[in-house]
Amino acid sequence: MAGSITFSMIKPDAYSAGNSGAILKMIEEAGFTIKAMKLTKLTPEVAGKFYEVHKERPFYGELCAYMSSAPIIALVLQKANAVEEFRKLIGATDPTKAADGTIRKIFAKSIEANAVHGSDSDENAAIEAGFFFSQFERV
Ligand code: RTP
Ligand code: MG
Repeated sequence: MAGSITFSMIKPDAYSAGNSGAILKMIEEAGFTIKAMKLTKLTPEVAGKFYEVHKERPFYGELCAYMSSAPIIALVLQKANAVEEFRKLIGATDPTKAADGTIRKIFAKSIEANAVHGSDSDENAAIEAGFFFSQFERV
C-alpha cells in the first residue's frame, strides 16, 4: 500500500536558519515520499485562515504574525499511517518536551517557532493539502 498523506510546513524559523535541506533529508530518510512541495510567503490574512481553528487561543495573533514573517515550504507527504508517523518524527509542540532525535528537538527555537507543522488528523491533512495545492500541483 502506498500509504496515506499528511500536510507539513517548514516554518519561518527553520527556513530562515537554512535548515530546510536538513529537515527534508530527515523526512525522506524516515520513509516519507514528497507528493507536493511549494515555497511561498504567507500574508497575515492567509496565515489567519490556515490557523482559523486556533482563533480563540491566546497565541493566535502572534502565531499569524510569526507564520507570515518569512517564507515557508508547504509539503504533502505520503507514508503508511502518515499523520501519526509524521507527528512522531517532529516531536512535541514544545521543543523542550520533544524526544531526542525529533525534528523539533533538533531545530525548533521555541514553542511557537518550532520548525515544522504536521496535520493532526487524516481529515485535516486533506483540508490543509487542499488549502495549498491544486490537483495539478500534486503527483
Ligand atoms: P502544528 O499544528 O504547527 O503542527 O503544531 P501542534 O499541532 O504541535 O500545535 P498546535 O496546538 O496545533 O499549535 C499550532 C502552533 O501554534 C504555535 N503555538 N504557540 N505560544 C504558545 O503557547 C503556542 N502554542 C502553540 C506553535 O507554532 C504550534 O505549532
Ligand atoms: Mg496542530
